[in-house]
Amino acid sequence: MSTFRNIIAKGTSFPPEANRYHLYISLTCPFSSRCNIVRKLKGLESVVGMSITGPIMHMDGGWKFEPEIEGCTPDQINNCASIKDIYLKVNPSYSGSYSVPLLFDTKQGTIVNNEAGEIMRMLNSEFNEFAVDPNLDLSPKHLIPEMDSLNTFIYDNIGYGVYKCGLSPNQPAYDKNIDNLFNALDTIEKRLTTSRYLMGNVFTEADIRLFPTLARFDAAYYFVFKCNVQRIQDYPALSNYLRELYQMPKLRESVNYDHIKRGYFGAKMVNPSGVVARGPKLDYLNEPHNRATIGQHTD
Ligand SMILES: N[C@@H](CCC(=O)N[C@@H](CS)C(=O)NCC(=O)O)C(=O)O
Repeated sequence: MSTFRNIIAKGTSFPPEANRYHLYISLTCPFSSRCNIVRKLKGLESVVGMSITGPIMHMDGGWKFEPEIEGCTPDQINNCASIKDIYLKVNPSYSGSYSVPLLFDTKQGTIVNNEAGEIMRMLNSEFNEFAVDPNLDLSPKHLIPEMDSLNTFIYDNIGYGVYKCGLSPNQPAYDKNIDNLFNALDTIEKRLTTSRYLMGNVFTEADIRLFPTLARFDAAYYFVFKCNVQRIQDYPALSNYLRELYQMPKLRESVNYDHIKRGYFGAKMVNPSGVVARGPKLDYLNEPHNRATIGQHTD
């Protein structure tokens, strides 16, 4: 459960301002990746700063800043050693989880929000006066009701569903979770057979939410979280869809397979040795896709 749920909006104590807010992410974490992608697509890199943790959520202390590792940064705002230290700096009696992503207000020295879906929407709509691409609307108002229910279905069964499989405490729980995950993937496979993107012929926030999970699936979840009924590569529509999204430059920039593999295989809770598997080959992500031929979704 995310505990900081403030909203950036004009006329509130968190008004949109350039160089005031800072995003903390991990390149392993799919929820972080969603915010990273919206920031890139809107062209907010010089408006909302960003710090990147090390790839592993350590058993002792969680996400740490490990700037010596390629792709990571120090904490550029609070100079903390870990994400946990930021939460405790803001509220010494904080007892929730020390999760990323995290949107920080440098003016008030507090956390604005730690819920990826809400951070995505704020980055999409509240910083347009500073954005390189202010006209890009990833969450068009008229699509929000349908998108919200699709997002919930995908989050419960796929985005968070893979974690439920990986962290299942016993066989019956795993059996239920793995059925839910692959039934949901079948549902989305069907949808994407006749629909270019999740919401029809328009690329939206719903695609940005699903993409990081699909991009991590064959490389990490399939092995580490026991999500091995089949690979994304084995689904004709999902694999083609993933290729199209992966070949969008800003989405591809958000994927760091070194961090992803180190992060999931390095999670001692599910892989005590921490040994990182060599494969799989993911060359297929660069092969041509056929998505331009897929018709408009007409639900
Ligand atoms: N509700 C959060 C969940 C984010 C989340 O689960 N982040 C994970 C990393 S992928 C995390 O940092 N977990 C820390 C913990 O469980 O202590 C969101 O959707 O933004």
